[in-house]
Amino acid sequence: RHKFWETQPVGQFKDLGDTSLPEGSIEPPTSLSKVKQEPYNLPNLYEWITCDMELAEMCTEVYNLLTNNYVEDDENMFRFNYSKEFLHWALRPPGYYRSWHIGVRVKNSKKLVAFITGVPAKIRVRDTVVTMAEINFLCVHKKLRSKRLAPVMIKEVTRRVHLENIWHAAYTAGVVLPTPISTCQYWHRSLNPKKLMDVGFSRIGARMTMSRTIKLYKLPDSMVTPGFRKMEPHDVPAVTRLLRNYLKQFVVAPDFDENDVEHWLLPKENVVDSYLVESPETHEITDFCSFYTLPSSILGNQNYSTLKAAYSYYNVSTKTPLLQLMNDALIVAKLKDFDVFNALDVMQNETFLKELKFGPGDGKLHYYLYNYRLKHVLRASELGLVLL
Ligand code: NHW
Ligand code: EN5
Repeated sequence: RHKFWETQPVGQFKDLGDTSLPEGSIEPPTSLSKVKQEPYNLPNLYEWITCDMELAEMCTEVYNLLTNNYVEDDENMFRFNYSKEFLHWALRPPGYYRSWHIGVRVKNSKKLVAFITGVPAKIRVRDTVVTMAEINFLCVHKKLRSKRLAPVMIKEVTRRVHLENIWHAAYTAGVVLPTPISTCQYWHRSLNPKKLMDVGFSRIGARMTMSRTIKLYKLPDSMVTPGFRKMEPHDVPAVTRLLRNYLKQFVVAPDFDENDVEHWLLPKENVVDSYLVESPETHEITDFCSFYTLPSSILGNQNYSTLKAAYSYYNVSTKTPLLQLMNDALIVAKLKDFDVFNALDVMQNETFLKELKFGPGDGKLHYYLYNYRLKHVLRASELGLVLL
């Protein structure tokens, strides 16, 4: 059934439920000298390139490939449209490797036709912090699909990760592969219900009119929590402490240090937004919320070309109820003109989704680890990790 994935050190379907298998690495690391030194062979017309995302031209080529060929929903109505600024951010965290930004070009025309990336991350699984690659942006041009190019891309990124003495990876996908460590549900909170209906993102509910729907999703004009403000550079140490302490409770979560928090959570215009609650009395940082900006192209609509979506990222509540904190996040997103606020049912998100009028989407997201087995499938609420 899975001619490629059956050959890889990942949990296999036949082993699900076999609790005699131990947790941890599936295969041991080999010595670096045993890692294949040359790139994998591509079909003759194609060549590997390492993408320098600092070069504006390269960033544009990658952006164009993804804009036209990356992930769509099951009815091909929307396609993710990561911005150039977003890609630049997502691919250059602390300690990133340029060699993990991999493209495939047509030799003759130099046209970019495939892409895959990794970035390094420390991820804790139960009590063990493991250095991993987070793999993302796997994309093969629509005209080159089903030619078994993806397995070559995956083997090549694996080889380049191994060359850095890293032997594990984390990734998410909308498709089922061998085998998910957890499966999450996407939830959506309408901010601009009229547009969402017009573009086919949502449908009018039973016994609802447009005006009742608009009223249902109305939000206050400003945030309600005293001391709620945008995160600033001087907040990095306090936010790191707050987040590290919060993420302890999850089975799988990133092990963020201050450099990671600075990179991943300091606000970046049109890329990532972070807010916190500073106690007006003690000036303590007690709560935190964040979301990233990922628009989707609307395919074949006369009136609109992009859907502006915010995706819930990391949120921590210690004093402000999570429900109130996330309601403030919705208000911010509405003020910033987002059309929809999306969230997965990870971490403690289930405690606010229904009450804040999120509805379940038609998409699921499966989480995977490469070369790391767990005895049991995790509940989404046991995941403390959000990938972009
Ligand atoms: S998920 C988003 C993936 N991208 C898209 O969906 C974009 C639109 N689709 C495409 O571009 C986030 C193509 O359909 C792709 C497949 C390229 C997806 N992950 O070339 P063939 C990520 O980026 C398997 C993994 O003929 P294709 C995460 C499939 O099961 N495997 O297909 C990426 C089959 O193998 P099987 C996937 O449609 C994580 C084989 O590919 C997959 O022309 C990558 C067929 O290949 C997916 N999303 O191209 C893994 N989709 O065994 C990282 C299909 O079943 C692993 N396949 O026969 C870790 C590596 C690092 C390790 C370090 C130690
Ligand atoms: C790697 N980082 O299917 C990610 N999105 O629900 C790659 N549906 O937007 C993997 N089909 O339900 C990504 N509207 C996998 C996800 C791929 C994209 C995807 C889904 C997630 C989505 C929307 C639009 C559906 C259009 C038709 C959806 C309903 C919203 C409604 C709002 C009001 C309350 C009820 C729900």
